[in-house]
Amino acid sequence: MNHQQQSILLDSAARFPPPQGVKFSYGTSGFRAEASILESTVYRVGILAALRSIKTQAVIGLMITASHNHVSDNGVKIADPGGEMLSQQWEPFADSLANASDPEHLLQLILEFVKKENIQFEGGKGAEVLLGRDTRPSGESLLEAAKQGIRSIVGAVAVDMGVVTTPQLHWMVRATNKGEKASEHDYFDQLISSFRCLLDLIPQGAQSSNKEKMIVDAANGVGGLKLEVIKKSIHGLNFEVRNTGKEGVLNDGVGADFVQKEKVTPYGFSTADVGMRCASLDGDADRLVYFTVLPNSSGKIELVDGDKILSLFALFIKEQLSILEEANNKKVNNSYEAHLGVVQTAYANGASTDYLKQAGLEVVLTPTGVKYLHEKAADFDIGVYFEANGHGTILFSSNFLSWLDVRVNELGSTAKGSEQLKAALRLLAVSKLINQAVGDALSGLFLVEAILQHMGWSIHKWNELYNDLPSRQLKVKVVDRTAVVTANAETEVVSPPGIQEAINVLTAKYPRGRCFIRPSGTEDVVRVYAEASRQQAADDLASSVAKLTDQFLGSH
Ligand code: G16
Repeated sequence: MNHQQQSILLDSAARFPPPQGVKFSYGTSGFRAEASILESTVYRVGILAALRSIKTQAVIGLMITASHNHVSDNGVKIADPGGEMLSQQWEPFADSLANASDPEHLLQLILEFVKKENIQFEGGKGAEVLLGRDTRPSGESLLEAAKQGIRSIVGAVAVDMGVVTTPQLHWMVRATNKGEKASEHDYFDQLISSFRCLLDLIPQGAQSSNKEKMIVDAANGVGGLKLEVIKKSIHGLNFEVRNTGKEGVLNDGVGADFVQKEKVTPYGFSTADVGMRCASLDGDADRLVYFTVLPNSSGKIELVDGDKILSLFALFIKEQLSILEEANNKKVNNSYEAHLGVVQTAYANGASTDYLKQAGLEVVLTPTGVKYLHEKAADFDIGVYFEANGHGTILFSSNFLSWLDVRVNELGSTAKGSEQLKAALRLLAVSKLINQAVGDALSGLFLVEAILQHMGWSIHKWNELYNDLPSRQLKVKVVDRTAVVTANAETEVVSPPGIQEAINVLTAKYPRGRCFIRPSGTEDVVRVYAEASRQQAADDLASSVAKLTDQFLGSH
């Protein structure tokens, strides 16, 4: 970086002073805070995005969103060249940039990092960053700050993709870097055509119970806007979108996080909807859960969470693979034994993990955060990952997809109309419908709907795959949540000392009791999760561990 470039950066950084007395941290999913204190952070993440683009010689994404959080919050995160989350190796750099006290300090950090990472400003492709934002009112000015940050690196280009869902932006980054068509129109096209393909491959005679209308709660966020667009061109699914943002407040009494945590109907739903198949997205449409409204229950719902979506996807894929493997057993040429695995976190309901294992699936556990699950899922030929909160997707290895392409061609000429060809085509369609960059509520919804139609299942039948163990989640405000340090995929607390032993004593009192605490990476709280054989027991366990957390860590 020459002197002229350095002075441009110093001038522009001076326009974005950081707020006093705030410490920022690149958490579970980027920086998140009250929107009014985020300008300098977003500006600095713009710089980081441009540097990341130069380093990787690829297009990088920058998304302005606080996803499931309150409307007055906002946040910023980076999508790496494959559309995945920012490499964890760069997170400490993001932290130090965000917390640099003044422009000189900022410049010094950048120069050191550029040297350490050997980032070459001359010779290669210039930086290019795709920008997106959700519908939060603060998004527009924060996006401007991000552009200024990007442009403070001489020659860097910022491309504004407008108001998009978080998964759309990740998808666009991935597609651009693969040299594929990457506009929003292309995203819709791919989703609609692969959904159609799955419907066309439904076995004759599958019942049509799911042709009935379904309802989507769009959390008053960007997902509703996009569903309205899709609705105009999609056939084979009758759906109504509620909470589209025209009246209510983003994520306020609506959306996937609310529905999954509170287990009650979101605003806009009532007993008139009893028995209907309903789905909830979160504020930036990267999470999806399903539910039905229970009769005579004052707003209670039957939740069909991320674990059940995972189970549905894994079962469907396993079924297609075994059809293909039957052909392998008949000693056809070119066989391939695909390694299928599923990835969950400690929040996964114990009953789901038992069910998946009994179904013969390999289950791996990681800490909370898509970045961890995604990384593990990429170890398989087909890796299905989901958090109970509805964030997840399916990853296909390039080896497996290349084999599948060849197999489809072979079967297309030797075994037209065969079950094997149909199974191979279904897997290919899934790999196109699902967003392989990141969990995507829209593509997830259409895949759930296609599979339910394929199976001829109602939401009730799907929900009966297994019975969830009763669970409860609570939040505890403490003085310093970073004092909680966990191990073993967040199932154990190693600090403060003594608390894990105390949790164990409480948990042992309840049949099928399981409980853990962990610091949230998106909110200033410690989260408590408890499950047990009865709801009252899960509630009691959660509240006694919440009290314990309060005693050990001090309340706010
Ligand atoms: C983000 C992450 C998810 C995580 C969630 C809650 O979701 O992408 O992986 O489960 O935060 O994280 P925590 O419990 O650490 O606050 P979203 O939908 O807010 O982007």
